[in-house]
Amino acid sequence: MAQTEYFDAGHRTCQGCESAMVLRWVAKAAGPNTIVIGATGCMYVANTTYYTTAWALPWIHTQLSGTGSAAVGTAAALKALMEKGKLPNEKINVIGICGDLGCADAGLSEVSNALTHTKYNFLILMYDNESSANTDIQETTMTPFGALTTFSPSGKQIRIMKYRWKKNMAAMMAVGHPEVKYVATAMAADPIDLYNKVRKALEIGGPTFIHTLDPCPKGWGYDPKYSHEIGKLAVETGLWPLFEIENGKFRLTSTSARIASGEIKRKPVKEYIRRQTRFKHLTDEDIEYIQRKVDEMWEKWLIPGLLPLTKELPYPETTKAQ
Ligand SMILES: Cc1ncc(C[n+]2csc(CCOP(=O)(O)OP(=O)(O)O)c2C)c(N)n1
Ligand code: SF4
Repeated sequence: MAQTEYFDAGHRTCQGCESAMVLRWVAKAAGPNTIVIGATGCMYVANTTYYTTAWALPWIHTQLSGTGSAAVGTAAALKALMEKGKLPNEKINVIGICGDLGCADAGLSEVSNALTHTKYNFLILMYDNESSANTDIQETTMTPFGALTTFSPSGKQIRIMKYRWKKNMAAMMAVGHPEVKYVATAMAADPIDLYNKVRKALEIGGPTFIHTLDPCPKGWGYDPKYSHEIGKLAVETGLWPLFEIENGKFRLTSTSARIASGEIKRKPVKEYIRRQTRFKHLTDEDIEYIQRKVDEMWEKWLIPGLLPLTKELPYPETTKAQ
């Protein structure tokens, strides 16, 4: 594993910011021949404050929703320049990085469009702190059920403002773009799993997609020293399944694979929820509801975390072998 850091000291993220840790591992896995594209958000503002940067790699800023287009454009430009002999023909990684608002909401159409451009090589990395953190913890479609944000406070009349379930982004990207050769989920608290997934995504070619879940001490409400613990609990409770889909083949990885094989038991979601002040207003009944949803995903879904179909696919009589 590379010892050199390509996302180094000099950033100004909060103490315990797991998104910053994700970038550190992504940059380490990608190495020096890499161009990073970063959308507006915490990972832009905190990492490129005027005259300072933590990036030891060429870096392009794109507006909030522009990651997909900028990634395709950069990959296409590199390909054209190499084909014309204006650049040496070598492997240059292109990595487009966007937060959950910049990727799953505002930038969704551009990321989705980008993933259809199968002749260009780039990775889109969505770092998911389950909020629009940079603009003071606002709700996004990735904010989980019940979480407090500045847009979804708990009131006297309405206790739970965010009552909708979190969108399943990696699944959408995988199922909706079947030609994409690599889609995965990951997190900074399992750095080897993350590192290997980034390497695979960059090596396999074409557009690829990785979705990381990133505990954010400021928005989630816990002491920064517990960031890794909170991340691990998300996986151990089954809320955040770690998986990869490589050339169409689905595989649970790391702790999630051990849960699925029965080697370890899923922990109750309460252990994760009760550690964060963003869930402080939730009652035991609310937590039971979350537990039921997670149990359903593991016990009834065709593929945990990916495919919420609960029955065998119908097999029409007429297509059966005669
Ligand atoms: C078109 C547009 N609308 C709004 C903003 C203001 N804005 C800047 S950063 C940001 C939040 C981005 O959220 P996310 O992508 O989840 O990244 P995070 O801040 O959580 O790192 C917003 C709304 C903007 N820069 N551009
Ligand atoms: S608000 Fe959250 S995502 Fe933003 S820098 Fe701080 S810890 Fe990281």
